[in-house]
Amino acid sequence: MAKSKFEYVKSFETEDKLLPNCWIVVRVDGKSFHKFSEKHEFQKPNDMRALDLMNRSAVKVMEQYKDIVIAYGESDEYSFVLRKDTEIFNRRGFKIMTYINSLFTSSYVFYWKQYFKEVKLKSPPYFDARIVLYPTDENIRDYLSWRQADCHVNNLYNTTFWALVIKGGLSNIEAEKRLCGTFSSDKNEILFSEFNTNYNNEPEIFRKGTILLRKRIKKPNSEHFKRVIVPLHEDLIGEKFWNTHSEVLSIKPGQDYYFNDTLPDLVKCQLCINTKRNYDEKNNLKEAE
Ligand SMILES: Nc1nc2c(ncn2[C@@H]2O[C@H](COP(=O)(O)OP(=O)(O)OP(=O)(O)O)[C@@H](O)[C@H]2O)c(=O)[nH]1
Ligand SMILES: [Mg+2]
Repeated sequence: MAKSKFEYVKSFETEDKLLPNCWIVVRVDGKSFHKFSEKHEFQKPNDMRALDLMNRSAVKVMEQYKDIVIAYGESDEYSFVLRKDTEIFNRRGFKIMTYINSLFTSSYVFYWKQYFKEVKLKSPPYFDARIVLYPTDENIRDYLSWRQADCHVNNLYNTTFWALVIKGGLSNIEAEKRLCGTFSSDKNEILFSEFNTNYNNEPEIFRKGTILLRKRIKKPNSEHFKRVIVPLHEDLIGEKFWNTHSEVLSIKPGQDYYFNDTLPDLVKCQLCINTKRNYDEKNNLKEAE
């Protein structure tokens, strides 16, 4: 077929193939979530519904894109790390970034009701995305350590700030002044001496964020194993994490993993074990079909 005279405009498109042999990170971050969280009355400083929803959306992305070897989330952001030898979308950066961001955002809306129940979604949430390449294992470890350190710093600040405001009766401005120039040790001390709170006893999901890894687990009441995505709330800055989960950097299939307690809902929903959320999810899907 003859080409139209407009065909030449295609030549303006630029090549966006990512460098080979580099870890690919896509990080998504909620736009103006300080406002979004206020509007939807997120609990302060951490709202479990919001964290669960972020984690559910990230699992959806990992289910779809199997070359993601690890993901890390905190607050309103998620980082997805693709294996360095991935050939997904021919390593076209725009495709990789926009598909991940789009699927994450639509999942956030899709699963909203399961976690926020009667709280109506009042405005469309949206996320920015960036893509960064890291050539060495040390770089990718440092990247993830940076995000986890950020989680720690922000969470210690927010926990102390909201303790001063909610329990201590200070105004937001007074609490901000009180914390200005303080070190971590000062904030720990304020929490301990004034609010009887040992920061180290705060839930790990708040202090460490969520790491999503691919693992093989034994299905409950069955001899069968299944590959699933598991949420961990561990320190990933030290050596121990990378020794225990050595398959991540060596790009091997997920090792066997055993949960000490009951399976998290996030795993149950992948095993199609009926949780209340699973039931709602199925019904939502039926409605959507
Ligand atoms: N109350 C509450 N707020 C949260 C929670 N998670 C995230 N947020 C809000 O989301 C913000 C995320 O930080 P940023 O990404 O730096 O801020 P942002 O308003 O999204 O700004 P941009 O990302 O630049 O658009 C936090 O500062 C909080 O205001 C939560 O669990 N509870
Ligand atoms: Mg944000």
